[in-house]
Amino acid sequence: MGFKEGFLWGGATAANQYEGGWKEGGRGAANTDVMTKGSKDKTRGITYIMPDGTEHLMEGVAVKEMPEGATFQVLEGQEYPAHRAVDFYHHYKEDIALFAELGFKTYRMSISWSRIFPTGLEEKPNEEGLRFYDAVFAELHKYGIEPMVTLHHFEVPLELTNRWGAWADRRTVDCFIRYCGVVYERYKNQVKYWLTFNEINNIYFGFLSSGMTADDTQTVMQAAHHQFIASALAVKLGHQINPEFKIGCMLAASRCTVYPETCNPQDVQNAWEQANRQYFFADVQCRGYYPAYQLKYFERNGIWIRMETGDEKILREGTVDFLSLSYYRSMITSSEKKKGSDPLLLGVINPYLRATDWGIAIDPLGFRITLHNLFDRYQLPLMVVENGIGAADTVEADGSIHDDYRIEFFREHIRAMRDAVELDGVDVMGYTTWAPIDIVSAGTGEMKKRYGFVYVDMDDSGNGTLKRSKKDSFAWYQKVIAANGAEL
Ligand code: P53
Repeated sequence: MGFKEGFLWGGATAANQYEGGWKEGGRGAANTDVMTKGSKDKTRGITYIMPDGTEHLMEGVAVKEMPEGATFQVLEGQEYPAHRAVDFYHHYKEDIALFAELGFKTYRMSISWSRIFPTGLEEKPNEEGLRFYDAVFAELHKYGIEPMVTLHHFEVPLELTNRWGAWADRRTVDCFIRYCGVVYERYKNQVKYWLTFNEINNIYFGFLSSGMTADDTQTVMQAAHHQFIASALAVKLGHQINPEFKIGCMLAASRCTVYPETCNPQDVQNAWEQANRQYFFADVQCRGYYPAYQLKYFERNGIWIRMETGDEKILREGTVDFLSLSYYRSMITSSEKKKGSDPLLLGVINPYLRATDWGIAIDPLGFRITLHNLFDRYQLPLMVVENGIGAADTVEADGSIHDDYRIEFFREHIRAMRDAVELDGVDVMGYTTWAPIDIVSAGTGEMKKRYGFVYVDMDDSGNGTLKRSKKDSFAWYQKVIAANGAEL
């Protein structure tokens, strides 16, 4: 009963939200470095200059249409949270010691591509960048923590975006594979678990997730094809370099957890349609081919994927070893148009559920349903690499932080995951929370929406000492890991 021996408990972060040190150690600029700070009520922006030198800020996390001649770059007087983030770059020893104290078996992190290849185009990697991760992995192994590394977590060298719209262009595949080869070789004895693309189905975010400079469906789907090819080649190459590697894909599974608003069969059909637009990504990476329903969807919508000879073979030969996923919420959809243009009714709260202060439906049972669905669909081990609650924490006069809402969220979700294991027979390899320490929000670029067991003293404008302190949830999660999830 319960979680298997060796269950991989831990926490997860991403370089662009955590690492900082953006101009240090020879790192180049990334897409995420030109994204400004937002908040719950204000969207993030993307900055660029025009050939005549005028400076601009585009609102949102996606670029609708790239103005002719625009170059994305950092501008004076703007706030870019990725530049310092919460400075893991200089705090990694202290932070990893805290992860060890929590009892982590694994720590999921991402490598910043532009720290290894500053523009993405170099022939040779940046040795100083490689040395930084040597030090991080050594520190993890000192405590017996197994690193799990995401190769692409929403971050592309900015030069690739400015040259050719990053993943919209096939040449990005070659740059990515060169980068993968270098980090695989360098870390083949330090890292066993790898993930290719974080939340690959969130490619719909465009600029934020993949550095893309257009967001029409044709471009996005072509870019998705390039990522599928890159992922399959990365799986093959990884297994050649070290047959012991376990390489997974990563799906934003919240987006597959779509409930029909009513029992009207049309609502049910709609929910299927919505979920299929997301499952499709895992279908290609886990099964090795495009599913029939998606090919029909392309046909109906006049979308045409340019494939090269051999692509089908690459996809077939590059299926993943396991499926990793993020889960934050469930969604609902209706066949009625009355509720606005958003088919997922993101603004409508399911009347049976509570929501976070950021409007995210809290649905632990949905988590069990999702795990069951995904395991049945692929028959592959599942690794939960993101689950957590963004909340505004209050620091008491004595410095303590009573985050019982976070404890409750994790208790209910871990219990639901245990049900998936015990009652549904799902094979779950491990679970890493998002995020064990407060980091910059991807969606809003703010600090206020906190996820950690460890508090970081920094506000939305980057003021603060960066001092780390433990919240109440710290001791709670520590016990959960110690008891292998038997005590919640
Ligand atoms: P934040 C939404 C928006 C942006 C990224 O999100 C997202 C999602 C949720 O699917 O995906 C993941 O920070 C992502 C992480 C991110 C986390 O969700 O906006 O993989 O990088 O931080 C939480 O609250």
